[in-house]
Amino acid sequence: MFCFQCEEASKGFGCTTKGVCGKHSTTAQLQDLLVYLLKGLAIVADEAIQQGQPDTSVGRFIAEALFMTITNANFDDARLEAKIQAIIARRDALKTALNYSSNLDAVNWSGTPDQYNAKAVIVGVLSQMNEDVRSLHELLVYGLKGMAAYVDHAAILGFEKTEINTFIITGLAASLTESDLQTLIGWVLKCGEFGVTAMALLDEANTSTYGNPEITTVNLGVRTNPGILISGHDLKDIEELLQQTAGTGIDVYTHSEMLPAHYYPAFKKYSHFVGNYGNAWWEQDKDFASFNGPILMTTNCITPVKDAYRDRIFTTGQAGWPGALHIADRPQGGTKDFSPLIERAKTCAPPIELEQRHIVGGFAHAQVMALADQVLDAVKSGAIKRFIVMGGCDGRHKQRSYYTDVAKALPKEAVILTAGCAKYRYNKLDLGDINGIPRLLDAGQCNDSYSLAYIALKLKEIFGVKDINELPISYDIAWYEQKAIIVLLALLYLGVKHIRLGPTLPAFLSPNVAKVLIEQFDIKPIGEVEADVRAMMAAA
Ligand code: FS2
Ligand code: SF4
Repeated sequence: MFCFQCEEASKGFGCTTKGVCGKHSTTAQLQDLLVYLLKGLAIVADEAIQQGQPDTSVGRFIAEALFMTITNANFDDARLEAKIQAIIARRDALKTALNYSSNLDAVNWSGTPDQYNAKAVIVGVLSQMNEDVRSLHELLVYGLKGMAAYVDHAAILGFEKTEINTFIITGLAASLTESDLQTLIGWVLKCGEFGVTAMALLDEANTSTYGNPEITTVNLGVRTNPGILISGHDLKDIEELLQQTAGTGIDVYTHSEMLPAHYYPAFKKYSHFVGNYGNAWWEQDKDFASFNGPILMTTNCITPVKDAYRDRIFTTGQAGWPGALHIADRPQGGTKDFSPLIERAKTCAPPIELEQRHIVGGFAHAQVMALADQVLDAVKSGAIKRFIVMGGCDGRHKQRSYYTDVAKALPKEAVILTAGCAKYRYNKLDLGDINGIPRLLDAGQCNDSYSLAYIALKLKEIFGVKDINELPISYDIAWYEQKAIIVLLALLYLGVKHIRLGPTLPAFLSPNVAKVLIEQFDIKPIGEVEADVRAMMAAA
């Protein structure tokens, strides 16, 4: 195997025997083959578009399959094999319908599951020998994976845009057939542009379905009923779980990236929706053990399942773990059936309390805009000197304490804007407020990063500046997986420069590709805390 798609790539180079994430080489290779064959399907789907006979459902099919290969989403070889078979069947049916032929192996290869691993070794990431072409291919594919996750979440709520699906198809095809470096850089930047569109679509889907997130105090303690813990990012799943658990005597708690579900008006009516339990994804083994009840993983991030909760963990959607009971997709017009979790919960002890306190969040764009006058006055008076965008992901590595230290070291005139699980590095610090405006404004999940871009664009209007980089905003982004890549590309498309990216720069950036990003956008690695804080406060 060779995988370097996330921030924890072994030795900053790549995982070669087993993933730091726990992914076995067979799983990594199945994912490689899946992506390779998906590129073949994208080429046929692109041909259908060229012939004026687009397959209207293939874009969503591709997005779902890409989502399965995001870091920590799906470790279940049987599901990956089934998806590979489905891709081959779909590709061949489309070829027949179009009467299309090609010499490309990805458009023609077919095999049985016992041949998948051998084939994957030949077509994996390292099959591209030119390191700059490989770097840009992978940067494009990882951006598309992140976009695919957003597209899938929006589609689940009934929101799709043909132009985004078409971009995923054509971009994926280009990642197989294009090798000109300048053209590939163009594809990568275009990916950022469509990333903004996809993030806006998901924002529209979430807010029109569940209302605009609003200032909310979230309980971190527990009650005495048995509970179900729901993690990941899928809001439709939590909606149906809350409906199905109402009146059963079972409480529902969020974990990690599901915390922001508490901010939506639609979920506040459920008195059994108790609070958030535990911390970021990488601490789930401790949190899940002490929770005592069943756990539902709706998306990434899953870590290797421990015996302490092996018989209590369930997956759904694109998430998968071998041996975990998988809750099937909802039938057309119907709902998922969460009764296996509810029945399991009835046999479980209540959660062990980890802490007794509250945190405040819900500062997505509508809530921040409702405070715009207050924010503007604070900026004019000098009470707020700078906004620091610290969104992104959390992770295991010790050097991520940098983000806690930055939050602590920022002067009291700085406000942190965050989204994603990166917040767990500082969301339990007492950072206080500025004239009633909390110094930590949590917009929501990594899926809600659109809010951070939206707020910046609105401030640009309000302050009347021509260039987004003239705003009193610095970016100190923590990345881990591929959704952070599409957010990064979206920010670059919006013209944001001088982003600090940490805790390490991506292993998949070749020296030449990294040089382009540094020269064009002044992307920089994080440095020493005090120096970075000084530089950011001085707009550097
Ligand atoms: Fe956090 Fe993990 Fe949200 Fe990322 S829960 S790092 O994949 O999706 O942010
Ligand atoms: Fe390694 Fe990350 Fe790939 Fe897992 S996803 S195998 S940790 S690079």
